Amino acid sequence: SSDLKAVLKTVIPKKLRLFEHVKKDLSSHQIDIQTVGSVIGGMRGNKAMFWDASSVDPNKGVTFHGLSIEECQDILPKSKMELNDPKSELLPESMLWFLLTGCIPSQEQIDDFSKTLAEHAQLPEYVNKVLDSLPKSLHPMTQLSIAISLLNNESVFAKAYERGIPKDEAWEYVFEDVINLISKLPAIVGKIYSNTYYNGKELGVINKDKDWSYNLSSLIGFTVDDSINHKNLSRSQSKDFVNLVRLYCALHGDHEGGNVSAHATHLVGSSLSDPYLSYSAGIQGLAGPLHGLAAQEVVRFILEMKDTLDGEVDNDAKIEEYLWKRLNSKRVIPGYGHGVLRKPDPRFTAIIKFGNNRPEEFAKDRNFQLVKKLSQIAPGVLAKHGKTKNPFPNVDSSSGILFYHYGLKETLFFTVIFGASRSLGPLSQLIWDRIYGLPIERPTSMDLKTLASL
Ligand code: NMX
Ligand code: MLT
Repeated sequence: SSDLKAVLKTVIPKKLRLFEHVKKDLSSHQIDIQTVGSVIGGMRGNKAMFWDASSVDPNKGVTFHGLSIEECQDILPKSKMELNDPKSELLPESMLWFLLTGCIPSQEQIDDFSKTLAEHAQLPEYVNKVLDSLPKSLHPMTQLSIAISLLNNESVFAKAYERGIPKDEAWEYVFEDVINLISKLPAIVGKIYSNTYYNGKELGVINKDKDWSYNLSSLIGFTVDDSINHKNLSRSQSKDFVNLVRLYCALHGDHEGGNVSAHATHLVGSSLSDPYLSYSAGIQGLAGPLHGLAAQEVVRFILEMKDTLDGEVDNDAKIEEYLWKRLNSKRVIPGYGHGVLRKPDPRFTAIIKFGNNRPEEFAKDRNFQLVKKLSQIAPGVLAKHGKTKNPFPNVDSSSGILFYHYGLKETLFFTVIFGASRSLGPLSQLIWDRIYGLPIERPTSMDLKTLASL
């Protein structure tokens, strides 16, 4: 991480100059017209947040510092062990580096960075103990937020603040906390999985020569060489699984600032809560079914629908009927719709492509076929239903069912992997929030009487 920090230090002066110009010369420039609809409608469409690393275009979807998903897949470094494998995916640590600095890291920088992350992966004993003491019935997302909150005990930023530090040094401590937190996520994820579903049995180990996603996969039992109790996948399936985790985590890393998990992290961080407490708040937001929990809801929905269709996953009429029944009972179709997007989510498309590129695995997978079929049928039904502004699939529509294929079948666990990945963007932004010295976030609220009298 010392190299990452050095690179970050080289980009700070230019950014700070630009920020100072914006603050000094453009602060009174009007961007949006504020409407009552936005005040009572979840601030939808309001350009009200500052976020640098990624943006979301309603029609084109996410770009990371202006680069599309495909461009990132082409340019960002992969695992050093799989350089010549065309199916190897970009690493989340490459995405983190890029999100934070705006610079494309070299292979050597990423090899070192993966090692640094693995070297800091071990959890303090008290975190393990608390996780061991939680009831197995506690939702894995609650366990995740508890573990991340607990790490506040390690915060060098909180300790430095207590001691008293100049404002412009705060980011350096936040940086350290952020890298420490991200390093430990694979171990937290592994511990939660093993405690909840395997009676605390050790499933894998951290290998210091392997990347962050490989270690996460190992700790939940999906690597052939490093998992202690692995899932009997073939070597090629295990490789696929690790690459799915890499792709999934890199793509879920950031989705501009307005989504609930990013926004919550930023909001809590603005009070100078340390990165652990701030990201734990983000995780609590991600645990809602309209946000990250949709990842679990989709898999449950697909499995239930397949059961109800009694194998007839090619029967369009039956699928339509199933969707109408759900809509008429006033329930949402999980994995469809979006607060910003108005076209199919390119992250959905990238994950479907991952499956399509592996016909030996997915051509006969009925669940995967149903997900694809649904993406052709549901938009028409939702458009006819006439409520949602976006009838197309979002990212959660596809991802879980691919994990399921490789044997990760514990549906309540899917959002935990989303939670590990979402750390990349919001925590990068948190470092920049402190570099810029952004103030506490404090909008003004309005009561009904005032609104009604406008
Ligand atoms: N199925 C049924 N109705 C829907 C859906 C859907 N998939 N999406 C939106 N609507 C309804 C929505 O409930 C609202 O109804 P009402 O007027 O009765 O309150 C109406 O359409 C208008 O909503 P929109 O303005 O289109 O959507 P909004 O920006 O408020 O919400 C979501 C966005 C993503 C919360 C919404 O589309 C949804 O609930 N989708 C299903 C859950 C889901 O897939 N969430 C995952 C999002 C991605 N992620 O990872 O966070
Ligand atoms: C996300 O990735 O956070 C979701 O697509 C939701 C959003 O952007 O609002």
